[in-house]
Amino acid sequence: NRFIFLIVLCVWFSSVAKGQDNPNLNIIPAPISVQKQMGQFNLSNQTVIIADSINNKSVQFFSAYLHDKFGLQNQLKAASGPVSSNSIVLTSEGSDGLPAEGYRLTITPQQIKISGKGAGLFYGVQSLIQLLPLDKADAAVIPCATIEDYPRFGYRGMHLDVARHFFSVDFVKKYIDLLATYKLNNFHWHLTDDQGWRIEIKKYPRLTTVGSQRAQTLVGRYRSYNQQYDNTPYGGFYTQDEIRDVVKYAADRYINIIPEIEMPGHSRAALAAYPEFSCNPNRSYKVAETWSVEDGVYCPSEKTFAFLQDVLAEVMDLFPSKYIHIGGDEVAKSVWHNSLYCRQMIKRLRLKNEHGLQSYFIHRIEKFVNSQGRSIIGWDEILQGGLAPNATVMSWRSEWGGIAAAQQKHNVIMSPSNEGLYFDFAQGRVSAEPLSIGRNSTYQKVYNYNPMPAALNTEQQQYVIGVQANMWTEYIDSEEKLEYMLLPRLMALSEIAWTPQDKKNLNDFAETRMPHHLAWLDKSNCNFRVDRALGV
Ligand code: TNX
Repeated sequence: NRFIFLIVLCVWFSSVAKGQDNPNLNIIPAPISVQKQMGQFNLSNQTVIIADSINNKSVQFFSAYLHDKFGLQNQLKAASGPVSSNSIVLTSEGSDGLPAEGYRLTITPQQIKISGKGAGLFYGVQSLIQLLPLDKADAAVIPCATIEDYPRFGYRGMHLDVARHFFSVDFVKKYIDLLATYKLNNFHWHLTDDQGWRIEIKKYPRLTTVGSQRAQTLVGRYRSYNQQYDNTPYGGFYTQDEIRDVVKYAADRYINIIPEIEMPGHSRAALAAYPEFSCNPNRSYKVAETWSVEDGVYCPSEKTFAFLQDVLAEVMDLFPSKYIHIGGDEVAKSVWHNSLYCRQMIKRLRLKNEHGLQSYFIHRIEKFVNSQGRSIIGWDEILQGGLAPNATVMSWRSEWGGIAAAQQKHNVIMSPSNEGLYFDFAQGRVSAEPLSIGRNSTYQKVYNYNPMPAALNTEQQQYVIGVQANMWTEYIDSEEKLEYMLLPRLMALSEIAWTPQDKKNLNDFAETRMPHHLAWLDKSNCNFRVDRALGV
């Protein structure tokens, strides 16, 4: 891996040495406009950081970054009076007229100025950080330029499944840092599934004492004829204090965390703890130990709705997110079909079938979530039997769910598995890559995806609020492997979420900027996949 990486580095250096153009100055995602100028700014310990408010989150982030990565200790000064030279100014002044989350970054030999409000200022800081040299140096040389920038989509998301495999708070923070570097603003935290319940709920302690633990885990591929288990108990969950800590950590980086509590399917772990919320209360459920779609489905009873409302109330207390993700995918309808209670309910409510019952279920939950001032997101199966009135649809099986939802005037987040946005798929030939769920998603495929479907007219397009990639962890059992699966595809995701379609350029991305970022990741103790085609 290291060897190939060195070759990549050499190819990259030689292209830079040949004076090849670097129109986007190594910034990922590529900004709206970059104008390079002659000269450079020298950043040193003497450089003063001047800010509207030194307690601003972006200012704090920037000065901590300079300290941690370069050992610099720059003086922070509140803006007042004339601005001295050798300064970096972070201000909302000069940002008028920019779209939301936009910034202007001006680098002259005397001064660097970032103009932006809130997230905009933060993204200006991220771009500036990407212009810093990779090596720790007393004086960091930054090329002069003028940059104006703002995102294509308001929703730029990345997901992580911590149910199939659990990841520590520290690692989740590292993951969030990567999202922030690439200007993503939503972290979709998949906290519950058949294989584990990972969030402490005070009112229902068994969700974690029982639901967060499985007795053993399938080794290797799910559909192999000779399945083996590791005979080792596996578990983990986040306490509410830990959750609050992570929520704040993300908010400091302008990242909203969307918690996902799966229902009515993918609920085996919860039913192992509380079988009374299933349609077969006498059956004993186990937290799932393999990766199939399981038959853990809640029963649509009043008891269950009361339980789920209690759970969601605690969840909403922890997460300020406007959106709460309620799952809705892959409900094993046969469970309801085989239940007398459900069949009678379908009749009583004059529903057509189990799809109608699922729709009824989601409507009920939406009503509750809306009553608390929040909105639901669901996977595209929530279209079945009719969408709940205010639901946002996450289109995962293909673009079609999203297209249908936008046509019905519902907000949509594009996350189609068949377009490369499933980062649990292999990044090359399946047999040549580490064990994965199979199928294929190269970073080129991710990069070439345009999240705005041509099938929608201009009026319908406004409902496509953004794009997200998903990281399911059935076959991702270590931090190292997770980073390998994430990178460099995360960079491609960030560019399709941020950069306008007509500014995208795969060559500039893959051959000029990406190698620089891989070198940066290498120095940041982060694993990634190297594209052999680039180096050899
Ligand atoms: C389908 S995507 C699922 C997940 C799996 C994933 C594997 C979705 C809403 N459901 O439960 O982990 O496929 O690619």
